[in-house]
Amino acid sequence: MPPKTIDIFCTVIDNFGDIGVCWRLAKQLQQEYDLTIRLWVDDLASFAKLEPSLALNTPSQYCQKIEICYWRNDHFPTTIQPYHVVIEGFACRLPESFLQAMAQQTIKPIWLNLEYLSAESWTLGCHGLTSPHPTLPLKQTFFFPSFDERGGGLLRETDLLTARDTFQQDKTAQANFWQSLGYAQAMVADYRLSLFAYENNAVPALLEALSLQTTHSFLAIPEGRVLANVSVWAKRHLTSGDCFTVGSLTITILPFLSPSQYDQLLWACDVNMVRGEDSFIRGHWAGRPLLWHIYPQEENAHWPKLDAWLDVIKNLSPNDAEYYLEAQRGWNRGDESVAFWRAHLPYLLSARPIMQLLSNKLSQQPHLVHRLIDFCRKQ
Ligand code: TRH
Repeated sequence: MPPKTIDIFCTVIDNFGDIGVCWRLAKQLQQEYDLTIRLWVDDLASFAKLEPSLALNTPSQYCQKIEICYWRNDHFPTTIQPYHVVIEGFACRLPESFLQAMAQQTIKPIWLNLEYLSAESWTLGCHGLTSPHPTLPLKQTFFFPSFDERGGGLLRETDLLTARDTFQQDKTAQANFWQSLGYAQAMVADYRLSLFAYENNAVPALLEALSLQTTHSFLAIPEGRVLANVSVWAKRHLTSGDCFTVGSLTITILPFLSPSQYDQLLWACDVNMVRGEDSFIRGHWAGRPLLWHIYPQEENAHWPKLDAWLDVIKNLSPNDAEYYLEAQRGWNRGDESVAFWRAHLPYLLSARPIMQLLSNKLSQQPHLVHRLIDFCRKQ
């Protein structure tokens, strides 16, 4: 029997990736599997950036048929009955009283730890491993998202790629999208790009290289941390609504978009600069070249993770991809050389076949929610 009810716990470390992934997971489980979902979140303000209809001061509310509960580890209600499956997002540590309640169930809940995405091979060995609780009769199973059939897969709504294909084949839908943002002129540019990144010293050099191209680029930047670097290059403070042209580059600053608008932006662009985990995956589903700004970790722990993803591309297209891969490295080391970006831009702009190939290959594998439900059925 498939599970009927699922608790998902999320703590927001910083940024939007933790809640971005958990909210996407919750919605797919509810909408496609008709399950009862309770999503526990410790930061409703960050969540509201993705879902502006949320009330900020409510301990419990419904949004899209999902119960959203505010939680804090230090005073969690003792009366909550755990659901059939408990998903701990990114090892966020469940409240002690909730663990006790789980242990008291006659049939113990299936307890999964949904881990961060990495293409590193060790994650495949750890996917599905269990760890017993030190004192309670409970065991936790590690669930690793993956680019590989042997892992937990990637989040992808079942109808996502049909919607993408319809949009990408329909010039009127794309024109309407840009028009809805207030920038119909994007349609006449030679290239459309989007930029979502952390602070990154490579940004001014990349923008300079784009402005020196003989072709015209239109760059859309949803408001966020990277604006600091864009402002340095533009020599002015930038904010949502600004639009200006330097050489052959037009830049517009957008407000932070809704998740579905952001998907459409990725589908509408020829190159997307994405970051972290969730926008990175969405960039794959766009089937367009991307530049990944990986979440920087202490002691450069993120570089093996970046290399592992570069290997995914290399294995797919061993001869063609080297400059495309080097652009990823340059982006993550913050390469400030305009010459570097002028040399690598053509490879970035022309990497569409590689990313289409990757997107097609990944889409043939069952998505993360399918694998998660399958895992629970087998318990
Ligand atoms: O916000 P992030 O940097 O989140 C990060 C990563 O998840 C990282 O792995 C994690 O360790 C760290 O947080 C704590 O990047 P990410 O993962 O791409 O999440 C951004 C979310 O915001 C994603 O769901 C897409 C969404 N988004 C919009 O909805 N509208 C927008 O306009 C933009 C730019 C993004």
